[in-house]
Formats: sequence, structure tokens, C-alpha cells
Amino acid sequence: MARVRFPKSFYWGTATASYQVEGAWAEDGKGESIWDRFAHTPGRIHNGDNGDVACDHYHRYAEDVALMREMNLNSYRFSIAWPRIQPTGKGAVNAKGVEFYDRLIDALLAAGIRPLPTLYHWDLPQTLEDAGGWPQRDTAARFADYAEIAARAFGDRVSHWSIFNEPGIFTTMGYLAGIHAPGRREPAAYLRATHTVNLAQAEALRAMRSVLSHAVIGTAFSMSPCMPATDSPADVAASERFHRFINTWYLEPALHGRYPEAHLDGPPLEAMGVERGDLERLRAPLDFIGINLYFRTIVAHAPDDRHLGARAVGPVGGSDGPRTDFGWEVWPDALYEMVMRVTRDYDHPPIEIMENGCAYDDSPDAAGRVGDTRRIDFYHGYLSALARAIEEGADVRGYHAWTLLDNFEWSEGFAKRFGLVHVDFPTGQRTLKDSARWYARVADEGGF
Ligand code: GCO
Repeated sequence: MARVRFPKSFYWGTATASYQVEGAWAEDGKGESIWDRFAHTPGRIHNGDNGDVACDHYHRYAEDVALMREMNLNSYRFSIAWPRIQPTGKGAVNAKGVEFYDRLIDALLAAGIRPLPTLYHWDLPQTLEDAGGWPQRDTAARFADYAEIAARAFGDRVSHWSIFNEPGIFTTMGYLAGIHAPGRREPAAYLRATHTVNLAQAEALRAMRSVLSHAVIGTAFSMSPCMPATDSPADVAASERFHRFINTWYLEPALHGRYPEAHLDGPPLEAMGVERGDLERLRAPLDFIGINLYFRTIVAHAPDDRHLGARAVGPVGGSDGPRTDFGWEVWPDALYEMVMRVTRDYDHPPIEIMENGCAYDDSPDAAGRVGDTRRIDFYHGYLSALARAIEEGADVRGYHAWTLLDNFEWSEGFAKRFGLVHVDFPTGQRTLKDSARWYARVADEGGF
């Protein structure tokens, strides 16, 4: 008998992203994306890796769907590569790109697995970046066009959608820190990008709704509960500002048509390029809130930071829990805290956990077995915390482990393995890790 129980109708899934798994980067008419360009630029990615082939999911998707079936999963969160659908980010549709996702969606449905596509997991068509990228307001309109194309193409079989993946991360890492594509370090452009993305989220939602009145549409937000470094009033206040900034910058505009009060001097609307009437335009009544969560964040007052007056301190996460091979602290309560905060602040919205997982570098032993007990412990802890939140009233509909396959981990290349399934990159061979077998039992029994 299971001890930790989940609702009967719960979605058990895994998540992936197009650039991280598909490969086939220049096949069947696909256009170049900012991640193709970035990864092909020497010095950008650990070990000079790139996603040209990655897990070759583009060709091996049927095998991957069979693996999910073997794992008793009933939801698959994947992303659609915009440059497969519109190679230059505007204009005519590339039929062959659409056909790939047709095949994938049909295979999932035949296996009894809900397809949950994300429209944008960071692979912007390079042509649009050449025209200014996300800091350029017009990109929002281009994105809404693409969202409508996707809704028309797949909406007869897809009921649940995610608009963006982690808008807070791709804007910060891509336009401010320059660690992700397109690799720009431009504070002014970054501020404008955050506003374009918020506009794009709302315009895409409206465009999709015009075609699919009953679709269930959300976004996968990167979230991390903020905890003050000390109980001093300054740290407590800083922690709250930081929370508003990292967790609600793309959520408050959608649900309430306003930017959160995160900055010391209020949101820098002018620098963000906010025009008259925009705040109303930002409203996008999402049907669910998607949460991607990996760790908690410890925050201290930072007098030298003139924007937020706050900064994250210490290693990734806190200093009390064990660490993954990425150096991130394992702190299961973070998931409980975040889900409960969203539940309180937004009046019990439907929630889907869109990503949660860990990197451990375990490989097959001589007998071909991958004994990744640390990953089982991780999921055991986070799922227990999630079950507690559900017991206390959170309306959580599904959980997606990040990730199905070891894959291309952005600037870390193939060095960080997050998969439930081990991939031998030279051959593409897949091996279920012990964690995959454990997760399969959890999905089958609805708990553990
Ligand atoms: C993100 C992305 C994933 C990552 C995962 C591990 O959170 O950065 O959504 O694509 O691979 O989070 O870092």
C-alpha cells in the first residue's frame, strides 16, 4: 500500500525541450535558431558541445514514446521549435516541421500519453534576433502569429498548452548575463525584453483562444521560494522584493495587468518601453500556473544594488542540504513552500509542476545497470513535499520530472545528466536508470 498518495486523475510525466533533445538542427527545412548560432560560436559552450544531434529525438521519438509508455507515464511536456514551423520567424509555414510534431503527437496519443507542448523553450529564429530579438517590440506580434499557427495545426489533438518556458531565465541569461543565447550583456535591452515577453505572452494567449476556445493554456515559470538570510527587517524586506521579481514578473502582468512592486523605485516602466494602454494589454487569464522548481533561494539586503536592493547569497540554494553534481542544494521543502505561496497569493489556481529534477553523473555499470539512488532520493523528497501541499489544499494537477533523457544542458553541454534515462551520446543508446523504474512504479500506483 502506498503511503504518499496523489489524486487519481494526476498527470505523471517528464519534460524535455526541442533544442536539448531533437538534433536534426538543419533538417527538413528548419531555420537556424539563436541556440544553433550560439552553440556554433567557439567558446560559448562547455567542451565545445552543441545540439546538432543531441539525443536525436527527431528520428528516435517513437522509441522515446515507447520508453514513456514503459514508465507508465500519461503526460509528456515537450517544446515546439519555432524555426521548424516558421524557419525565419515569419511568413509561410514549413509543412515538414509541422509533420514532425504531427507524428510525435499521434504517437503520444496512441500510447495514452497527453501531449503538453510548450511554444517557446528558448530557440528563437535567428532571423528575428538579427532584427533585434526580444528587446524589439515587434517580436511579440511575430510570436502571436506563430502561436496561432501552432494552435491551428495541433489544436484538434492538443488540449493543454504552455506558452513560454521560464521567461525570467531566458531574458536574464540571454540579454543580461550573456551566458545563454543570444549571449548579449545589455541591461537596457534586457529591460525591454522583459516587457516584450510579457506582451507576447498575452498576445499569444489571445491568438490561441481565437482559434481554440476550450484549450487549457498556461506558462512554465521558473520559481524558487525566497528566504531571508537573517531575520533582520532589511533581509526580510529584500527577500520579499526578490520573490516578486524572480517569481512573479511574468505572472502579475498576466493575472492582474500590472508589474509587481519589486524595485526600490517601482517598476522601471519607461526603460522597459511600456506604452500607453500596455498594462491592460498584458492581461492574460492563464488557465493554470506552471511551476519549474529546482532549489530555494537565500536572499540578503544589498545596499549596492540600486534596482532591487537585494541579492541571492551563497551557493545555489542554501547550505544545509546535500548537493547534486551541479552543486545545487537538495531542499524538498522548497517545492512545498512555493506551491503553497502560489496557492495563497492567487487564490487556489490550478497548478502543474512543469519541471523538477537533478543532475547526477551516474553511468551504466558492467552489467548495464544505472544505480542512481541519489536521484531516487531526490524525487522521493520533492514528491513527498508536493503531496503534503496537495493535502493542504493546493490544486496540483500534474508533475513532470526534468527530464526524460540525459540531454544538452545549455551552456554546460552534455556534462550535466538530468535524465531518468541514460543516453550514450556517441551511439544514442538509451538505458533506463533505476530512478526511471522507481518513477514508473510511482506513476503506476499513484504514490509510494
Ligand atoms: C531550465 C530549463 C531546462 C533545464 C533544466 C535544468 O530550467 O533551465 O527549463 O531546459 O535543462 O532546468 O537546468
